[in-house]
Amino acid sequence: MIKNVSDKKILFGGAIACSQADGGFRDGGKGISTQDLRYLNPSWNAEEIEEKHQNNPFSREEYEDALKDMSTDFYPFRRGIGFYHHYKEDLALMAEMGLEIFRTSICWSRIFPNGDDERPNEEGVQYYIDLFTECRKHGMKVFATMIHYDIPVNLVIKYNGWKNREIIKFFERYVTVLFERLGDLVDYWLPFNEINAAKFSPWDGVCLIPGDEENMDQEIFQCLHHQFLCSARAVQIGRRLVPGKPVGAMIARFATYPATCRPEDNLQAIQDDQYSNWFYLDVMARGYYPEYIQRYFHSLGVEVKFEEGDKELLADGTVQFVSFSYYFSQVSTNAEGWEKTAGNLIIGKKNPYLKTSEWGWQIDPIGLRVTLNQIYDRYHLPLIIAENGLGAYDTLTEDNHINDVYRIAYLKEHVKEIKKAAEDGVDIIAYTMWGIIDIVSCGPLTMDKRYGVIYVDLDNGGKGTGKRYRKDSFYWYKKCIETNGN
Ligand code: BGP
Repeated sequence: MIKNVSDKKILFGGAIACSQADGGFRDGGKGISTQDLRYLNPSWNAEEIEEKHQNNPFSREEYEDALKDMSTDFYPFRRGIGFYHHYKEDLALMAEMGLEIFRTSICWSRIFPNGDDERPNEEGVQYYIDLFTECRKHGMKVFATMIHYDIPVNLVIKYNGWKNREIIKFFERYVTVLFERLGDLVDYWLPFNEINAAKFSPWDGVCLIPGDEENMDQEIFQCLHHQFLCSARAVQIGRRLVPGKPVGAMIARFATYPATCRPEDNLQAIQDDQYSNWFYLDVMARGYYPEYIQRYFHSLGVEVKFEEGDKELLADGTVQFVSFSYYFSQVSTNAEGWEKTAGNLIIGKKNPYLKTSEWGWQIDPIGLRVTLNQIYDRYHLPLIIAENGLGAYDTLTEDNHINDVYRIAYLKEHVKEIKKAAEDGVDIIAYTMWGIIDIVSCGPLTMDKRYGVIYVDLDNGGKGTGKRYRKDSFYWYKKCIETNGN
């Protein structure tokens, strides 16, 4: 008889990111963020958007043009869904479902508009005090991401961003203000969203523009080293200022299986896991660079420069929980010509046994149970599923309904596997469904790719009433929360 862990309380909640939801990009003293520079022409059709997203996600020209143009028409992240001004209404809807934990990111350029300011922007601090107090009023725990890709663009312009070790000093100042001023209102702290994104989406991960660097991999992993050091400093400062409040790590999980039982495919799966996922968590949860990464670095011509004390800092600043985003799975093979399909941040190899979403992401609920077991077994730290959800085209009917049975099916199957993983003995803190409310999607920058159980009547150009509507999945999730996912 399995020890009855299936009724261990798992916190069921939802997640958004400030850059994709807030809007108000010049309000409250906010500085310009790196994510405010990403461009979308709302007249583009789905093919044109996909082409841009997959083949040219960000460019030097886009960067220069965006810095000269402070309008919002072609910059969806500057609009979001207006959460900055609507958060009370949106949190009330989430509370109606009984949301137990709310994940969002804090906008560094609301707290320090230029990143190197001596003093924090009090309006920005107050916004987060008010936002997290509102969460508390609704009985929600708060899971705060410190950097969800966006940093003050001034740090890129003036200091070369993550390439410059000086950024660690500015990050320490930022983290210290967060802990001092918001420490009582936040339950879980996450320094970096999907820290492994950098290798697959350099502008998002480490603010490097594709094509700008001679050896992009060298620059990416040197920037990542600075982020690893920042993560360790956040743990150390957190121990002092917010003792008892865990600081964690997060990756985008690229679950994978050997495409066949050929030994070569099995080796490929192990190395795909090591190089795209475990490396990042090993550094932040074990406290040192794993030996296997040297082969990979050598193949890329990468040599990360350590300075005096870096090794000791990583060893001392290991995290207290591990979190990850999970959307899809793929397969690994060294065979040529294996069919490919899209996934979160990457193009993966297709598993013939799985269905895909409308964006080609392969739907694999069992892969979530596999992932939970793998990560718990590797680190033996409590886990948070920080993102999971289905991006889909939703239709608002004449009578203002959204019959998203496909999203209910996706979520139901994934929650079932989470419960099974809990019965496998995995210590799961929380599940924060991604895009609890429709927000601007991160890759395509569109509203068309909707994740929410709450519909927002806005289109890719930010046109619409902005009204919020409960989808059918809203009512399903309410019941799911009431029954602890049973
Ligand atoms: C992750 C990001 C989220 C979210 C998610 C879905 O990488 O952490 O910000 O956007 O991807 O991706 P998309 O919005 O491109 O469908």
